[in-house]
Amino acid sequence: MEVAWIYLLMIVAGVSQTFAREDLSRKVFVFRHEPSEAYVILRPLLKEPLQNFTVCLRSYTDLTRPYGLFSYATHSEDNEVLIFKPKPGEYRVYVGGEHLSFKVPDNSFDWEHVCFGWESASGIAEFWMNGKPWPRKGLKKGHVVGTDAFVVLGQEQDSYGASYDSYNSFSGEMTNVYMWDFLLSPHKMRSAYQDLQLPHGLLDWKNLQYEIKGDVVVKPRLR
Ligand SMILES: *[C@@H]1O[C@H](CO)[C@@H](O)[C@H](O)[C@H]1NC(C)=O
Ligand SMILES: [Ca+2]
Repeated sequence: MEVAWIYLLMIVAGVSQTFAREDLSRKVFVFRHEPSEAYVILRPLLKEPLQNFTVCLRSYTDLTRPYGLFSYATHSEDNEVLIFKPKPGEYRVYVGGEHLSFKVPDNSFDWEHVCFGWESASGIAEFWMNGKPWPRKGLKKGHVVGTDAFVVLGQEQDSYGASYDSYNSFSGEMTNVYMWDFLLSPHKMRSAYQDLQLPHGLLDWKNLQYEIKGDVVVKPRLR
């Protein structure tokens, strides 16, 4: 009897500390409000500061105002890693507080799959959209990305885990969110776009630890 009680307490304690961990294959997060206060917290499995990384995600919206998709803040830099869309036709990607812009077609109204990869040694930044690489650019050569990360989807942090501006919030659907501690090969960048088998990462849509804050709903993908 006593042993059973201890077990039960351990389970309850364990559950209350752990985020949901789920295979979200063929599912999406629907951010329902516009503008929105909602966001989804992710917990990357970080061990060492990142010399290299790739973040991929797919989103679908009819917003034309600025919005944050993926926001990775540390205590010292709120824009440590950020994927931001200031307007149709442009993505802005950040490392260590600096950013690059990539111009994209603004006449397509469809799901957009983007991957942002960066390598400290060269400072090279890769931006891929819908399985195609954009001309490479560079920033923050020699920087390392801190591990004290607070990662959210659907908002842009202006301080660690806080200071969200709902007029930079995302409304719409998001899926296939991944992060790796290396630069994906071109082959794997295309696999990410095609939603094929991918290497295990720091964040893995098929085994995602997440916590929803506010009005975000998990639903099956429509197509
Ligand atoms: C980061 O990438 C560079 C260049 O490809 C490589 O030499 C280095 O070992 C990588 N660092 C880590 C920690 O994987
Ligand atoms: Ca910010």
